[in-house]
Amino acid sequence: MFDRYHDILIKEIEALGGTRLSLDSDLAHQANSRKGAVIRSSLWQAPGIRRWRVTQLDGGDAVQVLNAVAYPEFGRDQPILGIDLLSFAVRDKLVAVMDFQPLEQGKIYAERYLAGLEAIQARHPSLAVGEAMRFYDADQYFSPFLLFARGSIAELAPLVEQSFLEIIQAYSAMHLEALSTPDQIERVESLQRAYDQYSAERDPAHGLFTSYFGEEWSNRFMRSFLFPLSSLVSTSLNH
Ligand code: BLA
Repeated sequence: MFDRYHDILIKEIEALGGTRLSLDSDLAHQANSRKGAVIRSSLWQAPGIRRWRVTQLDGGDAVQVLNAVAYPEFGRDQPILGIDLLSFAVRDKLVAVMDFQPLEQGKIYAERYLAGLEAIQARHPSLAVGEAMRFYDADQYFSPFLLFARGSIAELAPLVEQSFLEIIQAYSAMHLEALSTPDQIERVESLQRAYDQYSAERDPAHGLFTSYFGEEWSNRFMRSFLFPLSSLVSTSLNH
């Protein structure tokens, strides 16, 4: 389901001057042949982006995922790009979450970095979350212009694909315009660390990874690949 999205994303990373980084083979690829599931990941670096990870999970009709996060260099306080697309064909369910994940809330930051995303949300008002996701600490880790969709695949796929194209382009445009903020290096690093920690503790994918690829690999994948800046002591990794 997400092959085309994956290709579009990789092309955009390359267009930004991205190069592929090496990745341990067990992190780059893992399979469960009995369940017919394969997970593939790649790791990239681009000028101004220190780490751009991309993961695609192909579990057939049971589950398809495209997950990608771009972490800017610490010398840039611009938002993190977060993309989480999930499709469950057997249940005709699509979940799409895409955001410029802000390092701080507030008007000045939003005006500086979120205008492109705001314009996408304005073009596709059905992707605005409103109050629905407040339980998810939306105020801290998500922007007010988060793009969110949940519903039937047939109904949502065209909108999700269009908005995916738009957010990739808008993030690139924002990134190319953003100025570096070298005086903020320490603050940005600690905020990106907090982001990884928070995400590692709550990622709803841990159970899914464990059921397909085992607990040990799942823990390693979360610590070493998905959220390497999180500290190892984390409740979700210990259960
Ligand atoms: C939700 N993400 C989910 C869910 C799963 C995953 C299983 C619950 C889906 C459901 O409602 O049934 C799965 N997350 C994954 C997988 C990976 C992953 C397989 O990271 C593989 C690497 N999640 C992110 C990023 C964002 C994000 C970058 O990884 C930010 C845009 C958001 N995912 C996010 C949110 C929800 C979610 C906000 C909850 C949506 C809700 O409120 O229901």
